[in-house]
Amino acid sequence: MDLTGKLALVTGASRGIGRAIAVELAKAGAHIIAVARTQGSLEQLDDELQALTGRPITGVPLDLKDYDGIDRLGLAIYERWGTLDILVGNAGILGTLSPLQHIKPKTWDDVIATNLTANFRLIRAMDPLLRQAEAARAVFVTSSAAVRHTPYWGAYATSKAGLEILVNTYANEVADTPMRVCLLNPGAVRTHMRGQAMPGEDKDTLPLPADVAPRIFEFLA
Ligand code: NJP
Repeated sequence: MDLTGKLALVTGASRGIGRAIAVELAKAGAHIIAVARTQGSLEQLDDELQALTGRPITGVPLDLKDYDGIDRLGLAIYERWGTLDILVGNAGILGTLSPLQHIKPKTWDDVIATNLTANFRLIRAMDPLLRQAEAARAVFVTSSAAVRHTPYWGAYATSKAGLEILVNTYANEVADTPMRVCLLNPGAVRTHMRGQAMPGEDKDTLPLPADVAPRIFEFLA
């Protein structure tokens, strides 16, 4: 797929699945706006992609729980480019796996804020830019946890179930436009989050982020 001239914003691009998706989109020619909290990792991604493609990325160190920061990012994109072709809402956290009554309220709030509310705020801030694009695509990364109701996964699963309702509602709201909005369920992937969730698992049995990232192109056609 040739994405030359397209502008793509990827959240959670400092490592794992988001980073691998950013690499795929950059290799296809898109200019990447890479969002995460860890500035050093965004700088490393910039170095790697400059070496690979000859083009810099725009790294945005931002905590997505800073909702005003998301609004400021939308404004900055508007002022610089006036449009956005691809939005990948990938950033997420697991929180702690424990019975609901043992989840600390702060952990619950952080999981819902990062996995759900930040994506609502991204939609709210980026929608006017996406509508300026010829046929924008917004892809949000979900999880089977959203529908499994597995004991101890309550905060994460609730956030992903909410995300699925949010994203499917948005998809219906833009159905009469050229824009398309989708959910991507990556399955089990060898990342920091998966290591947190399944510490005893044999990592060698899992696909790498680079193995699953090309699936993003299925959603961009
Ligand atoms: O996780 P990980 P994955 N503000 O921990 C960023 C879903 N998923 O790649 O801020 C901004 O390696 C964080 O960056 P940093 C999963 O639910 C996965 O596995 O620098 N960014 C990092 O770049 C999630 O939605 C599996 O720490 C924030 C990234 O998010 C997506 O895949 C299975 C942030 C997390 O990288 C990527 O997860 C499944 C914040 N407040 C669904 N908080 C799987 N791996 O098996 C976090 O079904 N980030």
